[in-house]
Amino acid sequence: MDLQQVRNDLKQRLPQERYEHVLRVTATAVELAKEVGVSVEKAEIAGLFHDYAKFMDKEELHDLLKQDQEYDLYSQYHAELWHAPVGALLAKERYVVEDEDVLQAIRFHTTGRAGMSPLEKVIYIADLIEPGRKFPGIEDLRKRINGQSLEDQMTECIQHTLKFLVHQYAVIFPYSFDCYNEHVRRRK
Ligand code: DGI
Ligand code: FE
Ligand code: FE
Ligand code: FE
Repeated sequence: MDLQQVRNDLKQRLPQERYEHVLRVTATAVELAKEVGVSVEKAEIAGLFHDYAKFMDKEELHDLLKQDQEYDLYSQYHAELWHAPVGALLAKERYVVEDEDVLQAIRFHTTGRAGMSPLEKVIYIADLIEPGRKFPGIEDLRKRINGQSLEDQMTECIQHTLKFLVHQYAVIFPYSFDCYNEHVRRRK
């Protein structure tokens, strides 16, 4: 795959700020992948595509989502979640990304799920902690995950996301709870 072509496409599709987020997520994911022994090549592709569908309008996203096996589930939850499965769909259709692990990493970067692969966790964590993220508590989160195993970093990150969502009374996608429960069960 011509990654420069993917970057040019992203630059056209996304506002500058979001495009820069994508580059920082990709760089963060590549670093983390090296640390934990995940394929750097896959981390780079998944990082670049993770928000590919982020700025499509809701009608277009909804139309594409209809092709998804889990349309019935996703359509009951916030439209903000749809860019993840649709991003995976477009990476496959337009760029012939066929690696299932890469596609799942794009698909579950927003919600997480139970049974995430190491690559999926790398992308989830990188998306949350990339150096441009400014939300309250981010410094504390970065400190807590520093030097931890990939599993423990993921536990901290999914806990952070759920706390944040519950705090604003958001309706939560069930896979996020599954992810949280799985990580908390294995926590020592
Ligand atoms: O696309 P990004 O902004 O880089 O980050 P993201 O894809 O991880 O999250 C996008 C948004 O989705 C973010 O504002 C948090 C929100 N979100 C994540 N999980 C859930 C959720 N919103 C609801 N309502 N329910 C969820 O389970
Ligand atoms: Fe996203
Ligand atoms: Fe995220
Ligand atoms: Fe993102």
